[in-house]
Amino acid sequence: MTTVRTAKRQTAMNEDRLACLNALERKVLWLASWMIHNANHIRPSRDGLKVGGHQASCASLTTLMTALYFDVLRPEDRVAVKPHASPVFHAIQYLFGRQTRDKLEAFRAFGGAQSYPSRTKDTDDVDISTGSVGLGVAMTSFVSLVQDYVRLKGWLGEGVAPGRMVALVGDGELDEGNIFEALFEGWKQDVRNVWWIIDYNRQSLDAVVTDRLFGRIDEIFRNMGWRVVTLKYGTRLQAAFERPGGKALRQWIDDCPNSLYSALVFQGGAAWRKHLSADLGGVRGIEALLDEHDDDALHALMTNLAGQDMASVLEAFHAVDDDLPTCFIAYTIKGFGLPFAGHKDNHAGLMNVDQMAEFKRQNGIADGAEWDRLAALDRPADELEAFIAQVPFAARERRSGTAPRIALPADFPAPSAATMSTQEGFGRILAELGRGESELAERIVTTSPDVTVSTNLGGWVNRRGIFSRTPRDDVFREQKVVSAQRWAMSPQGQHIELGIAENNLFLLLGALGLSHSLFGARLLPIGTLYDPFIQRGLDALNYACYQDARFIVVATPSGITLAPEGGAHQSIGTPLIGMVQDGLAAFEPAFVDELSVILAWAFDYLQRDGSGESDTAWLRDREGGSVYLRLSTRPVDQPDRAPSEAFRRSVIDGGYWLVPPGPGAELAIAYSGAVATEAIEAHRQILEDVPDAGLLAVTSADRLNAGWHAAERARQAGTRDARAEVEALLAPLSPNAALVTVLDGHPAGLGWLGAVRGHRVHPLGVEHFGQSGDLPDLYRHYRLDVDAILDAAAAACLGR
Ligand SMILES: Cc1ncc(C[n+]2csc(CCOP(=O)(O)OP(=O)(O)O)c2C)c(N)n1
Ligand SMILES: [Mg+2]
Repeated sequence: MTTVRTAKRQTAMNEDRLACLNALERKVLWLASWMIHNANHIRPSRDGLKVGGHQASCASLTTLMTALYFDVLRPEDRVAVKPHASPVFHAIQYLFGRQTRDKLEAFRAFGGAQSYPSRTKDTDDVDISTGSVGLGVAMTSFVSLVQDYVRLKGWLGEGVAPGRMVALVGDGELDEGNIFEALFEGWKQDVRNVWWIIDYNRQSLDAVVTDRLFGRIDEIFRNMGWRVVTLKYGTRLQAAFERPGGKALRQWIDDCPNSLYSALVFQGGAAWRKHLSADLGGVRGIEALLDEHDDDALHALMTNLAGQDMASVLEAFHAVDDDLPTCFIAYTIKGFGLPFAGHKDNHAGLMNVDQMAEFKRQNGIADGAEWDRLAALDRPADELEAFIAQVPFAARERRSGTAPRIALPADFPAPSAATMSTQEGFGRILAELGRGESELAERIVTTSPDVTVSTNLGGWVNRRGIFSRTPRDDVFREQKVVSAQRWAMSPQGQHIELGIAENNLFLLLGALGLSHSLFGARLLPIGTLYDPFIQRGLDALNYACYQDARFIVVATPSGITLAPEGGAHQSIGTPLIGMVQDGLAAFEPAFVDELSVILAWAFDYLQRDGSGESDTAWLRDREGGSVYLRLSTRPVDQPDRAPSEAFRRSVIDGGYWLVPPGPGAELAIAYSGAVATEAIEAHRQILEDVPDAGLLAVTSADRLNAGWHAAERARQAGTRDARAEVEALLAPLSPNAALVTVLDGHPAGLGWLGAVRGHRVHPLGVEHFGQSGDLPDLYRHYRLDVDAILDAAAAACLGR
């Protein structure tokens, strides 16, 4: 008796819950649609540009997102929202009271809610930014790996349960190869607690997706050890399948090509009736079914897909209670509930003013009540308010956090030798750090896409081990095969070894570099790769920086200086990438003492958050950021000097005079990186003719350049005495002086120095694809050798 009563009460409660969720779903769709409409049709336009927004893509995900945020998700879960469903996300945050009406009204306007969810630009607690399709999806897999990394080291915090990393994925997004790279790597790393929910509306931007695709996708996920849950038919359709004729009806829908189904969705009840009568008219039970449904009801029945059926969605999500990676293939209709549902051109389609008026009428929204949070729903506002107040996901006040800074040792390793490459210096610094038991050494985590040993991380890895969720033996070692590498794998390991996919490297660096914010556990990530392959992962690097992730990327070898490796491995444009990439401070040191200063500084720079002092007035030193080091395998004679505080400062600011010019000197040579050897020799020879010529070491063209722009902006804004480092550096030269710049990279990397004070520039660098060779041949061919510098200096003197 009691159990029956409890069961009844349970059902009533579930029905209430379902009713509340259905009401909220309706409101979310309204708000998302209205937000876009307001931006395009109501807010005055000042520039004649279309504002845009994706009403159809939003409608596609509304049920799934309502179910997740208002019922399924827990506070520790993290979500990457399909970029063009941003309005749905903002509407949900608005219902939670975590987004303001002002920001919704300013959707896609300056200072308003962002077009695509942004950790850095939105104020409503975005977990993972999205925008460039595919990257957010893959990011969830790497974030989950990082969660395990910090959890298994005991840094997740007392009693904090691991969260599920959830990606809301457009089916068109699955064409992005980076998703499959991540899937493969995730399998290797035994990633857990990932949910990818595919919004299977069978439409992308231009097209209806091919029918044959989904069998494949299903298989790929299963092959990678994922559970696949398909949500195809909603509760009403499933009930219809149980009736006489139901089996035939199901078969008919199963066989219906995607394009025909989409077209019928757009055309509505009468069109469904025509096709069903023609194809199934003779089947027992079908006529009765058609008779019982008027056109509207038939349309509602035939479009009742599980991804937009709240009860089906809840059932599917709640059925998963383990940590196995799970892919939900949720059948949906793009534009569901809107006038252009199913139309193949609906991706950027917007309801026109009349259609919106009708949609508003259907939703019972009164004039002036468009932004009301809970008006005009079929549940009372206070009941919904109480419902929202108990939502698990919203229990935590702020979801992104921070972590205490990691203290840095006063004595940072500074390896010395008569001759050394910056790459070797890097390896020795890390190996030295790895030897000790400092807090810094504990929090460093390294990673590399299969170039760990060849970028000199071997010493560090031997000391700190490789990370793996479960301990794995080093078989070679057990079998007593002699090797310099000790590659034991365990949860204590501090190196994450990736397969050769540079895109994955940057996604992982992005995830590791957000650990303080996502998990309250600070990590100091270092990733290594060959410099040219930065370009392979460039979008993911940009994406990591856009999210304000903090990491060091060490790129080596670089330029044509890797000589015998040949043209395919030689980087030309990376110094310019270092300059233009926001959030990334780029350095190209020539000597290992400079590198040591830069690395020590970088560990601090990574941890800055806008509080505290700035190193220099003109750079973003208070905010901090990530760091890119462009290194080389070329052995370079090391200067014999003891770094002073002033030296350290100038290395970080971006440059110093290796040989200061005389007052009013007419010539200077400026160089970056491994061509120091040629610059020094050419300068020595030039002194015979131009005794006061200067030799400028540029350790960071990026920071010199940024400082110059910032000081210029400050002067324009009225700070008349603003002066940049580079302006001070070049001040001793005569106004008529000439500069010869030398860089193993595109000459534009240093050529801009002439614009600082109006000096003439003769820039040397590499503009054409490289080829194999030794340094004398290559430097001669590409004009980076001593003769080339002397020729440029002679031309400079003649041109005076
Ligand atoms: C890397 C990248 N290329 C192109 C785009 C432009 N774009 C945005 S959405 C989209 C189509 C996405 O289709 P799908 O994932 O199926 O989304 P839905 O059908 O849910 O709108 C494209 C090509 C983008 N945002 N990112
Ligand atoms: Mg789609």
